[in-house]
Order: sequence, then structure tokens, then C-alpha cells
Amino acid sequence: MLSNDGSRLRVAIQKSGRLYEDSVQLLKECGIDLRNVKDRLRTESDNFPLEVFFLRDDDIPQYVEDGVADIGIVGENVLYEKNKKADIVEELGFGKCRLSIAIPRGQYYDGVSSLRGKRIATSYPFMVNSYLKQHNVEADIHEISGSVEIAPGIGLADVVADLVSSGSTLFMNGLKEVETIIQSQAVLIRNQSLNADQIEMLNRLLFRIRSVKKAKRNKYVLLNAPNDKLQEIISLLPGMKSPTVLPLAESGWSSVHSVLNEDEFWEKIEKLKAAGAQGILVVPIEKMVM
Ligand code: PRT
Ligand code: ZN
Repeated sequence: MLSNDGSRLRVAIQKSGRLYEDSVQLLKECGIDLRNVKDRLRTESDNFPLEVFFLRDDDIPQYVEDGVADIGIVGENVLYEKNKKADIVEELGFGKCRLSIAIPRGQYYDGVSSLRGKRIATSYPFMVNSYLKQHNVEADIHEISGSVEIAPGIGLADVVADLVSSGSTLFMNGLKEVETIIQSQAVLIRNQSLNADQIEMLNRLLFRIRSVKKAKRNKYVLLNAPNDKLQEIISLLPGMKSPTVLPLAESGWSSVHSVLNEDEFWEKIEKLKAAGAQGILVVPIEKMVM
């Protein structure tokens, strides 16, 4: 099943679960068509030298370390917990969460030392153990594979260490977060001994991923500017080089086109309006090739 003649880059992604949709979507946005995604075992692309394996997320670091897959998409939480040899090449910006320690609300807490001697339920024993060691705290780790949040309520543990995103699961189970062990997101990982051909294919893929990521962080802005305010308006706009300026049919006015980063977006829009810009249009960018 997992044959390879070296002419394709083999990527391991989650078979189903929280990272599946975003992983497939990212490949699509990179212009990579995948056949038979529904089959969900393996597939390949007709328009890019890529073969995709669909696996449990827990198995992805091992497959990449062993070189059964060349690269993989997995949460940092799983990568660190499995402690396998694979390098992170890119943060992908989805699947964001944190591994946190949470205690029953109302329970006394005065820093990590309050965890001494406590029973901690978690699916992440390796990371929890390293965290406690780092803080010189001995506690009793109970590894469980799911529904960690109910452990204190049924008397299985005193506290939990679990993944949190919105915090509502903890809240609904009467727990409150007291420590964050790591912040996590989906990352692209690679085997440590790829050959030159595989590295070239990886670089082609990375170039596309970075263009997609960059486009998501930016917006294309078109606006009308009175010519006497043009210099001030242009000075507010960075653009990829400098803004495009075109004369409007109405004399004394120009159309200005540029690219704005989401971090400074609203602040810039307010300044542009104050400087006399009118008819401001903002459109999403599909790809940004630098
Ligand atoms: O079947 P397979 O083993 O592949 O999947 P899985 O069941 O082990 O993992 P899955 O699909 O649940 O999660 C895959 C990855 O998504 C995780 O390894 C994280 O990297 C990432 N991720 C992001 C999350 C969450 N956010 C998340 N909120 N994984 C799990 N959760 C769970 C958490 O365990 C808790 O039960 O959601 C609940 C908390 O969510 P909030 O929003 O209530 O705080
Ligand atoms: Zn899993």
C-alpha cells in the first residue's frame, strides 16, 4: 500500500477529526487537486507530485520519523507528546489550542507547587511529566485516552491536564485553568533525511503554502482620492512596492490601489478616511506571490 518510487512527496494528514478539513483545504488552496479524498486511505494528485496518506494524528510523527511519509501535518501538542525526530518547517495557523492544567473551581491554588501529590488525569503524560519535573513537583499522572474533563467529577483524579480552545468544556465541568503547559497549532513537519529531489518538491509546496498564508493576512484596497490629498494618502499605504494610482474620469480625482495587512487594517482605514479618501473598497486576496 505505501509503495514509493521517490518521484512523489508523501504527506501524512489526519484521516478524520479537527485537523482534517483544514489540511485538505490548505492543499486545495495551494492548487493541488486530490483524487478520491472520500476513500480516505491514500490518494495522489494529478497536478503536483504529491501522495497523501490519511492517518490517526497520533501516528503521524512516527511515520515521518521513519520516512514512511516525507512530511506531515499535525498539532504541535501531538508532535511534542510523541517526542519523535521530525523537524517543524512551517506553522500553519489552524488547530490552535493550548495544553492546560485545570482544577475544580473553588479548590485552593497557589502556584504549581499546589499540584504536589495530586492525581492528574491527562492524555499527555509525557509533556505533563516534563512540566512537573521542570517545576520540581511530584504528582501522580493517570493517563486516560478521552473525556479527561470528567475525571475529577467521578473521583478518578484531583485535577486534569487537557487541550483547551474556547474553555467551555472546562467551564461546563466545573473546572478552571490554572497553568498553560504549551500553546499549540497545526504545523508542517518533515523527515530529517530527505534527499535533494524531496527537498525540491517540499520547497515548491512551501512556496505555495507561504503565498496562501500571506494572502490571508492581507487585503486589497481600492479607494478614490482627491488629487490635492494624494501624497498624504499614498504615504499611508505600504503596497507590495508602492500603490498603483490611476486617474478617474472625473478630473481632480484618482483611484488608488494597494495592499493592507490585517494587523494595521482598521487603523489605516480610519486614517485614510480622515485624509479624504472616499469609496473605499476592500477585497480578499487569493494568493500573494512575492
Ligand atoms: O482520531 P485521531 O486520533 O486522529 O484524532 P483525535 O481524536 O486524537 O484528535 P482531534 O481530531 O480531536 O484533534 C486533533 C488536533 O486538533 C489536536 O491534537 C489539537 O492539535 C487540535 N485541537 C485544537 C484540539 C482542540 N483544538 C480542542 N479543543 N483538539 C482537541 N480539543 C478538545 C479538547 O481535548 C477538549 O475535549 O476540545 C475540548 C476543549 O475545547 P473547548 O473549546 O471547549 O475549550
Ligand atoms: Zn489522536
